[in-house]
Amino acid sequence: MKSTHRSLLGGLGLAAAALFFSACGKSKPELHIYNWSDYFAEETLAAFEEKYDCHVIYDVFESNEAMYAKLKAGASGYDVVFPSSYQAILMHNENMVEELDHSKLSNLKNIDPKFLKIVALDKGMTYSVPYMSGTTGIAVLTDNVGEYEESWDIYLREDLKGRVTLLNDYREVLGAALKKLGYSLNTTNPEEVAEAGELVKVWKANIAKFASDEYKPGIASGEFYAVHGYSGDIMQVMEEAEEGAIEYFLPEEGFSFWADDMVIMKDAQNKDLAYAFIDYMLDAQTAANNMEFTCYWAPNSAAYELISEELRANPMVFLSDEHLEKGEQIAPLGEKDQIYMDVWAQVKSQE
Ligand code: N2P
Repeated sequence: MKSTHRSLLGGLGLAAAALFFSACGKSKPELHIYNWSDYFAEETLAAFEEKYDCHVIYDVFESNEAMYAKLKAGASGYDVVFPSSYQAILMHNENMVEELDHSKLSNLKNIDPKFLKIVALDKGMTYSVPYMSGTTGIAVLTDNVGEYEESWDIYLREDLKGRVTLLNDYREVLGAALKKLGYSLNTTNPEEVAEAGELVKVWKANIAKFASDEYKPGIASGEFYAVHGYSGDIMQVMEEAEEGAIEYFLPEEGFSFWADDMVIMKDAQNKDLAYAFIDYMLDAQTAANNMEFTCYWAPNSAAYELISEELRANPMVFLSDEHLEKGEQIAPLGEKDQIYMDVWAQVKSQE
């Protein structure tokens, strides 16, 4: 195909070539999405492409930090991005994302009001719409770990040395250590964050690596015995494993829960298609399919009756009141974020 075009163009003048493209070669509109991995049901994007006769290009990131750094370094061309709520606030404050025109989102009515009240940070959905929510905890390979306490102290177990992982995410990892020490994971007290950093250095000596994507195949294959990870991703692995082979727990000292949102970038090339995409994601059936695949909580009331009984009753998916009480949502820290970044840089550079 390509060579046919090339040889054809070779014999045409530039103006004629332009005419050729506008008349016959008009390509489909494109939508560029930047999201976490394994975060759509398999059919989701293809069905959207078919419905809107467009082409979706999907890039993935492994942390808010990595996504933000790439956008700040000048990566443009993304239409819809999926930051966690605290990161969406930051992006909004920096004028990176659109104020949403609700008249273009007919399915906004499906969003669960309870979620907006209790979990959402942008409660009016002025610049972000909630996509999925979950917890961050620890998954263990039961045969290899044996008896264990539901505690962050699992990272101190010498017998698991080199077989455990922590996320490659400074707010999650320092947040875990802060919880272990009895502090808020949103503290802006430099001494508390420094103390958490010291604890993470101790954990670091015992882990195989900081891993945000590799922990899934790692625990599935038996390479890692205990991993710090996200509830839905762990459930996806549990579904493939033998019954009882993998367990997930939320450490008794506390843990983080979060929501990831959809935002439209200010410099989006195709805003109408971006709105259409978000609205499609909020459709009850699309949200139900995505929930079934990802095993996360899509706060979409209309989708709840379309998912399986099993999923609806799963406490790993729907955050219970107890989870909401014991967990803490990562909040934006503004300039104080630097305290965490500095401590994290020290943790990372320690041999
Ligand atoms: C999706 C992981 C989303 C998690 N695979 C973190 N916010």
